[in-house]
Amino acid sequence: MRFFNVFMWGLVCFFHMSHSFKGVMAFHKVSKHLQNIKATEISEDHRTGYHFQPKQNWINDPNAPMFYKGIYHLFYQYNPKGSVWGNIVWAHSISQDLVNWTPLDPAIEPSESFDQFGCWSGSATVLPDEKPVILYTGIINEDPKPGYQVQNYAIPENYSDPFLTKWIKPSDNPILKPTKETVSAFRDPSTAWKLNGEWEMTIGSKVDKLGISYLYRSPDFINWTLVDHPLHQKENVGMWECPDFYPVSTTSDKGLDTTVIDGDIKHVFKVSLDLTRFDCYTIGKYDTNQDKYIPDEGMIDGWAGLRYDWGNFYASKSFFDPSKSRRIIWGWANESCNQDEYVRKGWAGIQLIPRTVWLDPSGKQLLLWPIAELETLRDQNVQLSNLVLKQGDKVEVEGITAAQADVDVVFTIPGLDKAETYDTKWDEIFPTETLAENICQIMGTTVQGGLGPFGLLTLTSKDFEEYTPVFFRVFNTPNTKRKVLMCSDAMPSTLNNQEYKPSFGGFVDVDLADNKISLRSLIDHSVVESFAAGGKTIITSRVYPTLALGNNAHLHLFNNGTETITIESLNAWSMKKPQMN
Ligand code: DQQ
Repeated sequence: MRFFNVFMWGLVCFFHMSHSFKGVMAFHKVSKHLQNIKATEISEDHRTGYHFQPKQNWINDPNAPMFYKGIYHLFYQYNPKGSVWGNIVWAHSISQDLVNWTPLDPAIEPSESFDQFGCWSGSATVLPDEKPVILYTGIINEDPKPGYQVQNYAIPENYSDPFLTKWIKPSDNPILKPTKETVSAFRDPSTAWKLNGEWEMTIGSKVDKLGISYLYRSPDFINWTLVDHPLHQKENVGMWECPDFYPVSTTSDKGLDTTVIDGDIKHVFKVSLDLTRFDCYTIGKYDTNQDKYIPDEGMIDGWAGLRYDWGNFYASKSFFDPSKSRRIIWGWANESCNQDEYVRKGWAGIQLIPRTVWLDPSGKQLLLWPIAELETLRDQNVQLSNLVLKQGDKVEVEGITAAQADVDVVFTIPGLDKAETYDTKWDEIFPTETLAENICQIMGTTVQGGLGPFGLLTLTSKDFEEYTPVFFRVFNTPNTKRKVLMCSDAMPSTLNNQEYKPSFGGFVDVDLADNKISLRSLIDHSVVESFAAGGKTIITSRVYPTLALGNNAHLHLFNNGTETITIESLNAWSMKKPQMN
């Protein structure tokens, strides 16, 4: 391993941080001059093949996903007039399999005094007798920034319509108004649950830097009162957007409805951290006596804690799918380029592949895995087994459409004693929040270790001018516990230096006792979603190759560590294009 002195670490850290925050888009950033420019031509270069996208324009948060009378519904934040954020309505698409989607007219649009400046995020709850209701945030004034926020409800016009085509906004809206302190930080009502015969739900907020998840209670879903304490709160984390609160089973990988509040369960509390644009969660207990959420001991509440995804993934929303007894998470990935580029392309934003979520048997983290239905898109298949990768080897995976693929690999590593030593200086130099990505950034794929870097080179151009590597490094630490680092690095992904090219990283909590580690990557033109060790650590990168486009993209396996790695098995598929809006 190369020697880096403290000065250099400091420099790298500085560059990294400044680079990293470039990607933290100021949201609710109003660009009046751009928000009504509708593109006449849509740039296809980086549009995805099998991810959720409308035909054009801006999208952000997934809203109120639900399963109703055999149909999956996805609503999402959408600008019908342009490809930057603004003019926000609830667009609506339906599906029978979460893979093929048909667009309907927007379900909720600004029209009344209680939402005339925007219909922001919210959630669905299915009330008894199969009666869905949506709670959403209405913007009633654009001042103070980012808007004066109230909560509204909407109900289907016709409950017997499985497509839920039309939604009514009753005239007793708004049903909740902010306090003086929270007028512009009072949004994103959650799915409700029941406690002692009453409905409860939570709303994201902040006071100064205190993140707050306010708790509301209602006997009838219309008249809500603020409970005298929040469901949860945390200092120094900033605004909590899109709070999500749900039970997970401790005995099974099946999902649970939010109304389950006791038994062999734990609760998950997820928030989208506005300051850093990451979705972080803790696992804990819903104390029904105190009516409070209490994270388990050892859980880190905030940016340094657990994340659904260590890359570009935000404003997620989960729902319980009763047809398959599973809980599914939808998350949004924004673009990494600038707003002028969105306008030129005529579109911005995708929804990531829905992920089934359940509790890891350790009880210490969640596991997230692409929904099984995605596999119906698998087409041409290539398989490899017992392939040896020596130091410096690169092997092309040929025979599939490398720009639109699903790849599943199991790597076998030799004795762990050859792993490089973890440099404990890193713990002092880098903040815990960015430690993994900082190490990924300074080591990249070229700094040689013992076990690693090894993994995939996705979206590779013919002569490797561009590639998006997804890879592992294994470290021995002084206390003999291994550290396994996973990286997804957009830095070499494009020759276009205007793009934001973050190197993302996360640690994978595995002991490698069986000397194996798996990696699945969903590659789709401008997005690479990668799942390590069966969904323990996930990283999504958005990338914009200039050469590795369409049929000119390639896929390779590589090993730049001194120790030989074996590909125990590789399965790669070309992915078909579903019906997409
Ligand atoms: N996006 C919505 C808000 C939410 C934010 C507005 C999260 O309701 O807090 O489009 O990305």
